[in-house]
Amino acid sequence: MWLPLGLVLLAAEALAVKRHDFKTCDQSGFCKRGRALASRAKEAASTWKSPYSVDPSSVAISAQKSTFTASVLSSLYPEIKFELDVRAHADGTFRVRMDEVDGLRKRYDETSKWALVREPTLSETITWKQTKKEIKAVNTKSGVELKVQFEPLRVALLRNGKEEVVINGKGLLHMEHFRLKDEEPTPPVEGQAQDDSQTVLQPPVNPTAWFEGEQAAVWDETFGGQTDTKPRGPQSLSLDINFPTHGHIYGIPEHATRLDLPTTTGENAKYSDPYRLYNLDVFEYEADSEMALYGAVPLVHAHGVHSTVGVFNAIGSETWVDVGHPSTESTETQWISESGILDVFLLPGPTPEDVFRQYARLTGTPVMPRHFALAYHQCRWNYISSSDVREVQSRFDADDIPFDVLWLDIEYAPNHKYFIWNEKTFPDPVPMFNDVAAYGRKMVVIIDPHLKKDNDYPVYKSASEKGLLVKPSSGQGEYDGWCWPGSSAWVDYFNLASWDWWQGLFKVDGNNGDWHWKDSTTDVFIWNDMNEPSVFNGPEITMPKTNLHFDGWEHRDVHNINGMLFQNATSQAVKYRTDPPQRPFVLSRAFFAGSQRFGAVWTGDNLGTWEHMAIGVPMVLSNGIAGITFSGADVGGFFGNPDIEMLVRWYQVGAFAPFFRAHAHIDTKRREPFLLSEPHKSMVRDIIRLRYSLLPVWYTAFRYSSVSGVPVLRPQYTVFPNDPKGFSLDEQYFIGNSGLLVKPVTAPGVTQTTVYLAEAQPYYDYFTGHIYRGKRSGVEVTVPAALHEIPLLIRGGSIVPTRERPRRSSALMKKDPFTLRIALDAAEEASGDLYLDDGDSYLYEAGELVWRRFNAAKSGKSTFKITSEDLVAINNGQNVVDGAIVPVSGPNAFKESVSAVRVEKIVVYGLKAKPSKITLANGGEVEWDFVAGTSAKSGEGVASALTMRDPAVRITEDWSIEITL
Ligand code: NBV
Repeated sequence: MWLPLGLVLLAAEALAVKRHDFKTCDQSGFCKRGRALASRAKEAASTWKSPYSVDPSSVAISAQKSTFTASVLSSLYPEIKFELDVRAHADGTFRVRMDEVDGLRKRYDETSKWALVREPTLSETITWKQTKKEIKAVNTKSGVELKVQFEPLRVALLRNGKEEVVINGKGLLHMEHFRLKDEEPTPPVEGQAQDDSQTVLQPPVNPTAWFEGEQAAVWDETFGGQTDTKPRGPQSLSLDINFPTHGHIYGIPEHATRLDLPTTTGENAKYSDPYRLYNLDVFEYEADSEMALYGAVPLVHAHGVHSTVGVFNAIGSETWVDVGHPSTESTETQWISESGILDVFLLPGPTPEDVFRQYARLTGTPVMPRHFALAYHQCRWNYISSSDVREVQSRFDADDIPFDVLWLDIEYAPNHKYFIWNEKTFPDPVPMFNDVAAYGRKMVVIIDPHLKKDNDYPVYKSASEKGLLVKPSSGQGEYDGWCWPGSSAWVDYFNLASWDWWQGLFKVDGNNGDWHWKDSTTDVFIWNDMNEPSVFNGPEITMPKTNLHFDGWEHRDVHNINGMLFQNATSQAVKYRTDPPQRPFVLSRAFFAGSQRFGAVWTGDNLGTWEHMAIGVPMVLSNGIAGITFSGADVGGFFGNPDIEMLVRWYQVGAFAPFFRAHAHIDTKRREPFLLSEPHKSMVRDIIRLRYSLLPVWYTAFRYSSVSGVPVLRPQYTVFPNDPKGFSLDEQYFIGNSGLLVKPVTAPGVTQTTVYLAEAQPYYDYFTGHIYRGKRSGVEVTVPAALHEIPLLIRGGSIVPTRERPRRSSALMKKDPFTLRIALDAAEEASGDLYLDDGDSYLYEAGELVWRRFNAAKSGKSTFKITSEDLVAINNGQNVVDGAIVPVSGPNAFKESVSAVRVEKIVVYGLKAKPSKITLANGGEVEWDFVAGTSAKSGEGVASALTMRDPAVRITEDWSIEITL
């Protein structure tokens, strides 16, 4: 995608993806072969039979009884041997692996090494039982059973006797074995061709023969003038995974599409190609497409009223996923991957929350971010000098608009030699960082993965001398590709030696002899862009698949994992800059399963259009389904100049995304909030201030997510898994378990919108307290949504903690008092949590934190009690037990540091009558007033509001307030 800047700018005018730069399934040999297999199976209908079967005599159950291995044979290639390895885990999940045994080569089997946070614990209670036809294991507690049928090989996950996930039920499993280029045709398999009872699977006369009639490339494959020589030959893997009782499927980001994935097969297929998982830098991507984007997570949730199940297909090579719904109640998928072993994890749920936890136990929970990282980030390509940086900061301050982080894009670095400062424009980086840090703010500086090949560039020179760079297919020297700096090389992060070296570069002090980043401070954080990797002159704008990584693996095998390792290495480097370590913040564009452990991601180069604004919402939700909850889209749109209505709406979308950053292409007009004219400047200021006031909600939601794996943004199906009317909703969502329900407006000219309420509860307008009444059968209510309004409701039953004093940055809010909004439910109760820690260090792992639970409930016939109690818990990353809260005793300096922080206001919405008396258990006084209105029990309209001012209670203490009606 390399273009001189002028051309980039011109192209930006046209705003259209160059589809021809990227392969369709038909242009990708292995995908074409995989799809051809599916169409042959379809034509053959019931006569189709999978050639794979388990040799019953080979089944070897382990001594511990929770795993077994067995030999698998294919009637097509009887001389090729495969081994199946099936494991039952302690948490009820299963793992199914299959690999070629004693093949010509070894298939790539290390995806799980990078994706998994730990090897799953094996079950101690489940045992495999074998009959002549099958082997199965039943989890008597959950009613879940895994059944492996021998002939043909078919794996099914059942719940209470009903199949919920079926692997190879359609017979599309095919593991292409390694072969020599001039391999002799395999001799016909005796008897097979004569057997009329099954499809005549022609013995292969060449490796493609099974895909009869297809001209798909098996060896050399040319696309866009570049040839993939595939020196190791075909080695693809096709697999059908079906969900006979689930009509909805979510996940497999990253695609610019709806959350409830539209179909790619069948008569009414929305897209003609399968969803492609292949990390790519797609210039001006489409807002509605199955095309690959920057990240890839091979995880799906399949959902129906009765249950949710998950499948994690741990494969790091290019993968295409076809999705079809043979009926509204079922889903069929086919996964076609270019290389690697079969390594599939089955997550039995049965609720969405269970699937999140099961997946997080495998690939890790999202990182607990630095507190500042949840505030507002101001970026653009580029703030051009240190005086520009200072000017931007002072303009924000002059207009009382909060921000926490200012970003520097690639132009700070001469010739795009990252880490090095352009001395003319940035003569004083450290004083600049310190000026920004004066208000507790941070800066983020971009470090891309391509290194300019120039021996005067110390970073390249040392990587080259240490032999840490990715090699070309010859295995000799360094791969040379073209990127921003011109001729470039890429560090091979699969080589762990590179991690130590990379860590050394980020040291801001000390003198270890090697070059390190002295012109930096510990207030500087990192942005890893272009790590798909983007290579301007490479095939499909990325690295040739024949490049070689550590241990001789081809880039083909590890492509989708590659970007994650770069972010991992950078986050380690930032973490260990200080002693003791501090929480890093690293933003990455590419991602894979497990990336949630290393930082945030964003949706890349979106366009400043309403369609892109709208699709960003389900894209961020979908990332969250796949574990990557810390994500967001460029506010304002990267390309183009949004009009003012669009920009205001985009701030509203961004303020309700986990990662909230405004960004813009170098060619766009400046559009920082302080440049806007009234009334829009004030609107944007109010939106950013709203985000700041809700930081306690976001931080609490992140903490909960970092313990459980449940995403921060919760789409409707995850909160109401039994209500089919919510299964396709992806425009409204809840924030953590705060009870906040938001539906950002993403279209022009809107003055009102509808919000779906799934339960018979009052929902309160966050700003006015207006009650909308939900129904058990579900109802759409109309809420105001003029340009200055955000449809934001509080679910009855919630207590929302906020900090409402406008400040310049979040760091200045640390000692600010809290407000509690109590929204009673129909039973006149409510509860809510608040999590606090120092926001920077890892001391929270040792219990230096404050975690409160607020409750409001009836305490007598006409009395209510509002209480605050301790909910302290620890999470050291290892001992996360579902829902289990481990009390912490011992020193808690953080708690001490905020012990004077008060609750300055409590508002109770929905009381049915004016209180006659309010008493504080600690004997303190409270000033209050009551405005009559609608009660939580019935009616619509503005809720009654009891406001208590300065109730003399502290946030770290237990307290109670009694209200007598
Ligand atoms: O570094 C420049 C840009 C960056 O601003 C953007 O956010 C990235 O997604 N980068 C891509 C390089 C090329 C953009 C055309």
